[in-house]
Amino acid sequence: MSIAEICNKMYGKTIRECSNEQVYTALLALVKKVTEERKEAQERQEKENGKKVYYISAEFLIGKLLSNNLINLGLYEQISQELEENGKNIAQIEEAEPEPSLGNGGLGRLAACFLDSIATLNLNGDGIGINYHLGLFRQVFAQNKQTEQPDYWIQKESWLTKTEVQYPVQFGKLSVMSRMYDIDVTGYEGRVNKLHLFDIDTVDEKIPMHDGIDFDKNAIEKNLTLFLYPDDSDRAGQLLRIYQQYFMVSNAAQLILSECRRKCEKAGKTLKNLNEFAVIQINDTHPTMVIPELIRILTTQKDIDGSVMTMQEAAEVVTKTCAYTNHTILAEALETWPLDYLEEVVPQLVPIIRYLDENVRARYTDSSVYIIDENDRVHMAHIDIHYGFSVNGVAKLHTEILMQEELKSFYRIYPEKFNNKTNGITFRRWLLHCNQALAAYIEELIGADFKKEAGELSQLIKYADDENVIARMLEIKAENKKRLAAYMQEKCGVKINPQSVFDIQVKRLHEYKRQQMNALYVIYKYFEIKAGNIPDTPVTVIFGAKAAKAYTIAKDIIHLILCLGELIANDPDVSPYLKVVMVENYNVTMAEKLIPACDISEQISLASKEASGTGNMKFMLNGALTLGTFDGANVEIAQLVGKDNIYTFGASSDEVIAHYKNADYCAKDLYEKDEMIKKCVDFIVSDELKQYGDEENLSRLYHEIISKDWFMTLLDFKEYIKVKEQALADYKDRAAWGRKMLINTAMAGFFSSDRTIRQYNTDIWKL
Ligand code: 9GP
Repeated sequence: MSIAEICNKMYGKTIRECSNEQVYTALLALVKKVTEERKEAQERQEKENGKKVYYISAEFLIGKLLSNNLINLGLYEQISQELEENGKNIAQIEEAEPEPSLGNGGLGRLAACFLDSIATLNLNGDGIGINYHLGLFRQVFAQNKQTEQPDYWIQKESWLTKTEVQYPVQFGKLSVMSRMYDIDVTGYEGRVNKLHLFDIDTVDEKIPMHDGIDFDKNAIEKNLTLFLYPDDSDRAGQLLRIYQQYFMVSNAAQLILSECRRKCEKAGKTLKNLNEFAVIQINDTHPTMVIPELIRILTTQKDIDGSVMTMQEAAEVVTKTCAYTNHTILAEALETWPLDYLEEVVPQLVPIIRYLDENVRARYTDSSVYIIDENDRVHMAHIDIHYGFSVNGVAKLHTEILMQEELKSFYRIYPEKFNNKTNGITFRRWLLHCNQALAAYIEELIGADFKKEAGELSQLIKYADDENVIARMLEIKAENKKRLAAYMQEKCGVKINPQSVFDIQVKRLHEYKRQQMNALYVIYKYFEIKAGNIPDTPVTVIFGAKAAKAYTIAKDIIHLILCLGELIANDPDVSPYLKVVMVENYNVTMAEKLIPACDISEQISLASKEASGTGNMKFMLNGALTLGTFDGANVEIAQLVGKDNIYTFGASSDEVIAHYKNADYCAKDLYEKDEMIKKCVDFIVSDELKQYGDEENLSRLYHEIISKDWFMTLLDFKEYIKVKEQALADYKDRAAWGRKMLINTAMAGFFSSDRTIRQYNTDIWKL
């Protein structure tokens, strides 16, 4: 059926007469129908006995799906043309689609890229998560501060399909009945898989909210699936997170076992063979309870042959089935839960967790590997490592740090479990869709193979000295910058100069990512311009970031950036040369506009702290030059492009780790001894800036930086300025800059998530 027919059937109108919203809804129906036909054909061909990967994750930051699905189904060109012929434009239709609010940052976006690649590579694999109704939150700026609002993203017509699948989930004093919703995951010229999102029918989107997103955290039946990462700064918040995590994994375990039961029966096997039919990838520690939950079910319910497994048998089966990915070394994200909280929410798991811990204690004397520590806290990652068969980090450096530092006691016990899987991104979304002009030009130069085999991009290298090619690459970048400027003007009412250098830092707000260092650079530059040192090319510094609601200093950093933006905009001496913009409610949709337009990609985390980063890969692919520390995947980017095509600076991870070990870093010394550092930091609490902001927030941040600076901003600040100034100076030589851009795009093939998923499959999943 064509769109015209669907529009006619649904609304009795032609495409031209329909509103963009109506056309969007018609396209939603069309894509669902085509996908359904593919699924049916796939099911006819498929033997139902194969092994499947279940990717369990608290987040799936999938972004808008319309264009992505059209591209993957091979319908994009045809549909865009049909729309054009009828006076519509696909980009405008896409504006009608709300962005699903199911993720927070890199962890969730990675999960979305992985689902795309799993389906593209024709692997049998589904995602499992939670259907959050109000998402993370919608960020709204008021008085130069972040406020949080519920993000109502679910509409009547959406990509979600309500299923009849329901499971009972028992908590300590409460039981609920779940409901499964599915989103189809279409691979690029590949198969159709599913993202299963669990929910409860009793959830109440209209639950009273105070101060943005505060609500009664005790009303579990109403709030269980409302928010991703509800504020856990109090006991009720922590309990709610445990409720959510158990809800997710209890559903996952029931779904996985029901699918595998069928397969085992067909094959004449029992659930003791579970690992022949399923592999479970545990994405960070949020889904860890799937391990004791599976053991609980396997030791209480009858197997196919009528037997019931012993605890030891079940633990062995589960260990062969589960694999764990670690995404961070930050203590705050390596979850530990008080045993008595687990006792309250999931008492049925506590004897199993105790059993697992006793087993570990019987084998090892090193108390750092115990599951339950001396304060009766349960270390979730320890469960994953002891009772999973694979532990992977997400970039070479990160995995090295896990093995040699953070998890070294475990690496000593299980060297064979540890492996690296450097992250990747799907090129369908992050090149073919978001940068159509560049993708088309690449195709003109090297043919279409790079769309399926990203490594083919390296063929571009032969054009590195071709003036015409470089000129066209620069032209495409300039067009993308104009497009972004127009979009920001229209959507955010912000005017930016497309002739300026676009210097972009977009990612979650966290002190280790050091947005505060970039803000201090802005202050430095402000002084320079005031002193008459006018930059050759104006600079636009763009930030985008949400700060967790209870993360006070992160919110103070946002406040600083917004105040600086206003101060500079109001200063006629400086504003023609420097502009600071913080985009509101940064999300995937915004990233798709910003990344193709970027000149300088800010990847300035404190070395050792950013496990990988994936934004760095997206920017590189789109021809931005990285300004970064030797952290996470930046290290691998630097190796690939060579030192002339990246701007690196800062202390190495070894130096940073040594500072922490020796406790010898003192921000105050650096502040007191260096006039320039002092001048920039002092500006945070200057009268000029306070005109635009709040004394309390600014002085709290100021004190944090000089008296603590846990992520060593001042350590790298001067070198950061030097290298950034060098990058800005180099920007003037357009041909040389264009060559660097081309080399970055050409070498980005390694960072395709197709490569990452192939490696997961070869080394871990073995589907
Ligand atoms: O902070 C890491 C980021 O470096 C990485 O790229 C991403 C995907 O592996 O995971 C992030 N981790 C988290 O969001 C929480 O562990």
